[in-house]
Amino acid sequence: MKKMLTVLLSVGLLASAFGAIPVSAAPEIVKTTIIVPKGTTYDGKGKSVAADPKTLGDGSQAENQKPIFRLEAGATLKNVVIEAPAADGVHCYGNCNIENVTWKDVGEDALTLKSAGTVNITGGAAYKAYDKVFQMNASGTINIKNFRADDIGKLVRQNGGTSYAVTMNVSNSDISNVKDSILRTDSSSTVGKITNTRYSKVPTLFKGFASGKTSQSGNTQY
Ligand code: ADA
Ligand code: CA
Ligand code: CA
Repeated sequence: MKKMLTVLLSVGLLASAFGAIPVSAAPEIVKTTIIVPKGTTYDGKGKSVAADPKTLGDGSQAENQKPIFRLEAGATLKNVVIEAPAADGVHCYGNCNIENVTWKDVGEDALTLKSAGTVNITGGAAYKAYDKVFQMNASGTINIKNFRADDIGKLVRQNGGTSYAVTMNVSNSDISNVKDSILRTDSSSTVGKITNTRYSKVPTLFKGFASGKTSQSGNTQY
């Protein structure tokens, strides 16, 4: 048993030394917000990034931290791992597409819609969000598909006290260990829908919605 472990470890070390096994690299430290211009794609190809706490923010619950990425209208961010400190994550100014982006330890929040548009989150994950993951500070739609979230306060929060309309859709996702709710709003015009999603330890799926504004189907609790 012990011998076998030594052999396995040696093989593992050799393989990693020769590049056969990817060894997780230290994250690239982002000092100034990376701007993804209108209509373009930033493909991280699997790289990890983290914020410089001195310039962007320490990822605590303090407001007014800066984002690591700022996406202008129609931009796409893909294949990136965001590590701690994650500051204020990603800001979208209008429509944005987020594909296979993982927040390993969410900062103040993970992503904010700053001006009206549609946010499409496809694949990826968010872990350890003390409060919110996705923050909707403008009207529009958020579609979350094939997403994993664990140890979070809320998955989506429309900015507190606002009354504009947001459409929040979650499908084919896996959400666990939630402190508050999956979708939360204070707006009577906002609609929420959760479908084909697995969830565990979620106090309530929806919070603050007006009657008739929520729907769900095909979900399973585990
Ligand atoms: C809190 C705060 C808002 C806004 C938001 C955010 O809800 O009250 O003013 O800063 O966080 O976008 O993080
Ligand atoms: Ca906040
Ligand atoms: Ca924030």
